[in-house]
Amino acid sequence: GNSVFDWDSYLKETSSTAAPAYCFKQHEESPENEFKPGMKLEAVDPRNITSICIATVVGVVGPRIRLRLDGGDNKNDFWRLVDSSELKPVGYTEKKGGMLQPPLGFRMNGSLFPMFLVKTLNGAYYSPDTAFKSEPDTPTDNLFKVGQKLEAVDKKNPHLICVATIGDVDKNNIFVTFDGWRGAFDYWCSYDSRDIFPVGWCLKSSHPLQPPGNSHHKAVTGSRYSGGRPNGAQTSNVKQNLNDSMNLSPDSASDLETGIQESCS
Ligand code: MLZ
Repeated sequence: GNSVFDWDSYLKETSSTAAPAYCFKQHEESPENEFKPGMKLEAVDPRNITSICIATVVGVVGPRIRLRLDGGDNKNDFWRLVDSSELKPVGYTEKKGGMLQPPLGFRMNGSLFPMFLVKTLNGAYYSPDTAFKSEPDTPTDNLFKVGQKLEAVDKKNPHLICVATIGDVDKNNIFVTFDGWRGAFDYWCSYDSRDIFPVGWCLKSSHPLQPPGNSHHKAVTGSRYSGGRPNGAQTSNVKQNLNDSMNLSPDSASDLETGIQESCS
């Protein structure tokens, strides 16, 4: 619905506390989003992170943009913050002496890429340099504590930012558990991930926040929180998730179709 999630009541109900803002690699005030649908830019290919590709903005929500790689398909869209270090103005790579690459799954013969590039950039709507905001500082340590609440991107439905809890902490990594979803969307990530936000970030940033799901699992929180510690088998998934954290499964494609209708309306 349209109602704003009431964090204050929820923290009281669950007798939990919010992870302090200094734990997160996020600016205190979200930068302005100057991107508009149709604008082009350079972006790291999330499925092939050594490649810089041309991308088009296909959606704008709060300080995040939805991107589609030019020459790719429409099933692998991804979301980035406007202060992501993975976004650059058109021309950046060439200036640095690098070469733009076709996206993974380029729909033409690779030999046609140079001509494709000329055509896709000819008369294109370039994102202005001012739209690219500087990346926040990285906190020097992992200061998260088990049981603390936060807002986090659901990596299976990356248009969604949801109510979450720190389920575990291990060296530089944290286990993000989604309240009320019985573990189905939980993941490990680095403490300096750009996909996690302090309580209140969505409200301040004009971004929708998904409330907890209906599972009663969410009632178990705080220091007695017992869910989420992965067994050995899950730990290997964990490593894969960390290596390949933004790879979108085909399952997310239909959710994303719903997402673009929301973001473009
Ligand atoms: N369409 C999905 C959305 C789930 C979102 C969960 N986020 C933690 C479903 O209802 O299963």
